[in-house]
Amino acid sequence: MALLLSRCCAWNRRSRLASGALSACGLLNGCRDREMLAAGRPSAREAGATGARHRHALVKELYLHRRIYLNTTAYMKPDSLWRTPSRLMYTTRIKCCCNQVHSDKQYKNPYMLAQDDLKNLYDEIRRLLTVSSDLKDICDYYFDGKGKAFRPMIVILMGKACNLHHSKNRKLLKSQHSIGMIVEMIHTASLVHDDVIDGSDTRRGKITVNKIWGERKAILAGDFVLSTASVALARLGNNAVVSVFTQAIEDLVRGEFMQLGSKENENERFVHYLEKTFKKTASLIANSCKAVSILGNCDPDVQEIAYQYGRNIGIAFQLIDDVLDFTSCANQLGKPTATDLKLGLATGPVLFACQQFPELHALIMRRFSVDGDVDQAWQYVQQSDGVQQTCYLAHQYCQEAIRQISKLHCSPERDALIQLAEIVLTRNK
Ligand code: GRG
Repeated sequence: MALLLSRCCAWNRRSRLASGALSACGLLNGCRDREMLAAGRPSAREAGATGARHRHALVKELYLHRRIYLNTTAYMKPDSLWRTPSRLMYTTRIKCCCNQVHSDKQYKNPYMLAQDDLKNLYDEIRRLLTVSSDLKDICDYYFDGKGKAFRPMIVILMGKACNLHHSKNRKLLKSQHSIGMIVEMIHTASLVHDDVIDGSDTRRGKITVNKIWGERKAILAGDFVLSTASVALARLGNNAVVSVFTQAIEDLVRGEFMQLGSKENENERFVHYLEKTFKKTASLIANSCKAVSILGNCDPDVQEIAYQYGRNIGIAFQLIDDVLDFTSCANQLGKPTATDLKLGLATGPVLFACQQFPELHALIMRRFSVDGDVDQAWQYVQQSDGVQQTCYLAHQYCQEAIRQISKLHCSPERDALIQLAEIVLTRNK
């Protein structure tokens, strides 16, 4: 844990500058989404123009970021990194609007706070997915209650925090509870499909559906779970919520598609990586946070806070996921698996390492496909501070998530969402 903490708290001057550049170009605060929200969903032409402007700004800022990075990193060793005071430390000690003091750790523990609402989640999902045949076995196999339920937990806490902000009554609505199930079903459907795309053997410590039942049944089971989630969504009878989720599903697919491509230009590559990260992981979290705020009848500015919290925590979650691929010992040899490199993917640690070791460029472009590429890339990452840089970036996104959620009235759930930002940074699986 101490190692993880130091890993996650490590940051330095050049990182600060680097992320300042990212922030300035809107990646941390999602300014493009705000522009789009203000204007409603843009036409394809408008979206193209906004996208092009946004992209131009990103390239410019990332060029600046790279210059600052290269000018200041050359002789700094990772052990000279400046460390944060501790973690993201946050405590609400005042009596809040619900007339309770909730500064103790247990009260802020996100999993404990959400546990009553989460305890029947998987049973309820299995009931929704009631069918006969292999499909039932596959669904039961995946919804075995062993997932972290990270997304439903955020949704439940966000729903209560928004309700309390809006009406001083935090009680979760039935429709908001349904969003917890819907988000878990969409997430699981995407994992089943992802395992087919990657040809994965294991997931959550179990053999994958594609390895047991074959790829065709796995794809169909994913489709079935997705369509059941869509039926549950339609039953809520709220068009705004339906539209929010269709955006999330589109983003999931586009994000996965983006992952299949590479960019020649280094700056473009980083922008591409962060856009992919948002679409593949953060959009579903952001949009489900927004959905519960809509169902709680919150004003658009509160909906935007919920969305931005989900967006920032979601990007941080994925950045740490990418770090864990280099640091977490998942296999029997006790060595990190470098699964992403083996799949040809250049994630944060590699992209940052490439700024110190330009030799990585050729390996990235050929997606680590030549014998020895994976080992060599691994070595470069170890010699670089790519892991620390990625952790620092995740730290920045978490801070932005905290800044956003702190705009809501204080409540145990709001504090738990703040605490969650720390958990995201320090998680080791
Ligand atoms: C079928 C909706 C649908 C989409 C298909 C394949 C695809 C498009 C999208 C894949 C997106 C994907 C696999 C994202 C992975 C995000 C991620 C970091 C998952 C790991 O999440 P955890 O750690 O997993 O919360 P558990 O197992 O705990 O749920």
